[in-house]
Amino acid sequence: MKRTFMIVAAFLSLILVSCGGGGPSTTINVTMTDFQFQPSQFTVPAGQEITLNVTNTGAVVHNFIIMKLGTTAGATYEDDDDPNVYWEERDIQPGGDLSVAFTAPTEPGEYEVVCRTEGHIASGMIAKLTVVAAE
Ligand SMILES: [Cu+2]
Repeated sequence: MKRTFMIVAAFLSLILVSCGGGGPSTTINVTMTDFQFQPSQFTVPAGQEITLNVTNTGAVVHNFIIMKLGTTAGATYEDDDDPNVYWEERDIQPGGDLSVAFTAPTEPGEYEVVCRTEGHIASGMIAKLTVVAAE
């Protein structure tokens, strides 16, 4: 009986470890290229402090902009999208490598992440931030 429990426990911990990659994390590691976010999907727990580690390996300036829930910058980021920004780190220079913190939205849902530099959304600089209820 005890042995069975041990095996089940070991199996369950394996499942937990293997699921770890897809679960919410308070750290976002992202590389910006010309013109992509890699990876382009992030999952964070609601309301928690998130550390964003970002590296720009491209040749031009990029931005990491989280739009408010239910809003989108559309095909091009314009000045009138500014009020819809939840949080942003602008003007990340080529070769730039920085670590900043922000507080995740308290409302679970899917948030759009974009780069505001002209033409970059159309070129593929768009990502998805999934906010899940904190446990
Ligand atoms: Cu960009």
